[in-house]
Amino acid sequence: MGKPSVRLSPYTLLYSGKSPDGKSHILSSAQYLQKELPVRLAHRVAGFRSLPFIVGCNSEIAEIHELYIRAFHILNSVPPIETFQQEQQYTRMLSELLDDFRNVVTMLAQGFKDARKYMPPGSLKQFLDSTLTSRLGIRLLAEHHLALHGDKPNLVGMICVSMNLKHTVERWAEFTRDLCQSKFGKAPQVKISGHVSAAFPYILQPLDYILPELFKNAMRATVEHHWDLEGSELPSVHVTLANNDVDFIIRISDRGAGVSHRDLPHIMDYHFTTASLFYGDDDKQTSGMDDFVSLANPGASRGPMHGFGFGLPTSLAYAKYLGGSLRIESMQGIGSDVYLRLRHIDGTRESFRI
Ligand code: ADP
Ligand code: K
Ligand code: MG
Repeated sequence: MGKPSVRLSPYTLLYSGKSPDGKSHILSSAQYLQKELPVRLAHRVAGFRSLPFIVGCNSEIAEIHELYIRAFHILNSVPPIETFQQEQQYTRMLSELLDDFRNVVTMLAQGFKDARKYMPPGSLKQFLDSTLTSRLGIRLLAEHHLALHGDKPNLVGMICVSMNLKHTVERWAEFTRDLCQSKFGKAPQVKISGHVSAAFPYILQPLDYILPELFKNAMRATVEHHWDLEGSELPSVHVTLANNDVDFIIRISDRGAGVSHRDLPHIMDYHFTTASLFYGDDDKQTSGMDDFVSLANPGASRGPMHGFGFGLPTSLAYAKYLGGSLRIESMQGIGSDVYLRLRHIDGTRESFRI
């Protein structure tokens, strides 16, 4: 349980993502995972064990705990991988495990919705931050390994060799506009300016989570604050891109009235949301289960416009894990500016480790 985890820089992943014979790197990658994944899973199991007893009894939380124990035992009992046939079996197993863990974010959100009252707020945050970022790291490593088997032109494993920042932002802006349109019947335009031709190596997965969450917040605020306006009259969401040799910054500005002084200290808290009746004490939970069920998948980018109040804290935890930051400036009465700053993987300063 006490073994330290070996975190790799994306640069290392990129340069160990190919080999002259076209396959020995796949074997080394599997051998690294075989050592590393059980260590990371064991750390998580220890985390679940150290939860207060009553919290661990919650059915969702117990179920996730079981998933981690099971995954640990499966991966820890694989004999040393020496042949490509063993590697193939291992890879199949990995992709099944990834599937088993698909709903963990939703389950955590639901489980702790009830159980959070038994934990000091600081330790809840610490537990969720480390569980979510550890999960991100494990998924990135596992998906990288699976992707090494593929042969897509712009990818080495899961690392995009030349990610066009504007295209990535545009894709999620369009996705969220569609979602907003179907939820509210209207959606603001998104305008992108700044370093619109920036392209550099990066990993899409974290952006695929963070960007839709930030756009959902900006669009929801815009539509709710301008309820009386037609779709075409809604103030646009403005995105400004900045790229330099250390990091890149995405600023998302909306005219959705900002975050009130009262709410501002809480928006980065897990489960804090102004969107439903489900935050906080039990006595506020007066609405029926149907709403609860329809809120579905909070962590998933394909979910509804808002969820269990996980969007900002999860995005913040991911941004920090990736050597970056997430800040909100609220101009109360006008709108918000959200600054997402992320470290380059091939920049002039040391990047993050996965
Ligand atoms: P959720 O969207 O599920 O409510 P988040 O963590 O994404 O959870 O956001 C928490 C709360 O922060 C929102 O409910 C909303 O009150 C506030 N918020 C976030 N982004 C904005 C924004 N751009 N404008 C106004 N309020 C915002
Ligand atoms: K929140
Ligand atoms: Mg949100």
